[in-house]
Amino acid sequence: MTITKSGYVAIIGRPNVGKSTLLNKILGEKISITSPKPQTTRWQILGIKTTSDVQTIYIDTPGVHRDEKRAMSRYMNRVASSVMLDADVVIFIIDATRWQSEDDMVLEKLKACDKPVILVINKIDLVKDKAALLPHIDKLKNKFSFAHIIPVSAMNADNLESLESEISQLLPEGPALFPEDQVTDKTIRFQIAEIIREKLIYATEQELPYSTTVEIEQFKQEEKLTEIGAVIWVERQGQKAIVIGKKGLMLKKIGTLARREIEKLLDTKVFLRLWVKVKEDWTDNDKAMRSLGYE
Ligand SMILES: Nc1nc2c(ncn2[C@@H]2O[C@H](COP(=O)(O)OP(=O)(O)O)[C@@H](O)[C@H]2O)c(=O)[nH]1
Ligand SMILES: [Mg+2]
Repeated sequence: MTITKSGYVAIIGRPNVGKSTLLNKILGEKISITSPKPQTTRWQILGIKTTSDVQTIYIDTPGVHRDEKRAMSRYMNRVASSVMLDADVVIFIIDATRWQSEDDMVLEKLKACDKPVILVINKIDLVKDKAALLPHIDKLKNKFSFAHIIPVSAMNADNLESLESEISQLLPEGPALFPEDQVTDKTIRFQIAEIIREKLIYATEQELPYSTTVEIEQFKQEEKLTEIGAVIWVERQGQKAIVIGKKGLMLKKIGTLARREIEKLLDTKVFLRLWVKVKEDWTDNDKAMRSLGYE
């Protein structure tokens, strides 16, 4: 069959509501890293799903943040806003268990964009009394004229087919925009850096994840073995000591977890070398951010 419909779907919401989880579940593979901590997704990431007659291009975005003091937060809010303007359909995700003032911030942005918006109420697996959702849904209906309101559990892939089918109804007619076997716009190097960053986020506590970024310096892929060298950038000497850990144990743990997942991605053995280096206050400095790839 040939593709008759295609278009872009922006996935928007405050941090931690499950945007990246939803993308991965719809695509059936891990395109975008996830974690219980905010600021996990820093970039705009495409996940492309091609069925027999529809090509849907999902755009995962960083969460919309209230705090615009730091260059990193401003950068992430800009990404979220510009993605909305380029999309054919917007998915606005909220957490079924709580509405926060940042959700209102997102809603304000949506009012300015004039696109069909599907409200996705996520994490319904955590709602014990499902009947309690109904008055909540009624209230949300008064806030905005949504094209649809769909409760899901992204984690359990619950009700995602109905979401996908409503999305495809709203897409414009058109040919495939990407090769039919392509699933993301990101390079392998990018995906590897993100896997390392995900393990780092899980392994370290509190503020540290926001102060780190990963840069791939060496990448040599051969049939059976891939050699990778990566730098973990932190903002201060003290953070460097934390990432390395006592006797290097923390860095070793991050390396082992990352290596296993990269081996699955590449289907080769992987030799992974990690360094930790300091670049002072890089998240608060537009120039330092650009030098690390945050354009
Ligand atoms: N219980 C539950 N947890 C979820 C669901 N979807 C996502 N999560 C969790 O919520 C956290 C944030 O998810 P993530 O996709 O990174 O959120 P994002 O910041 O919006 O991209 C992670 O710990 C996910 O495992 C869901 O449907 N149910
Ligand atoms: Mg995310």
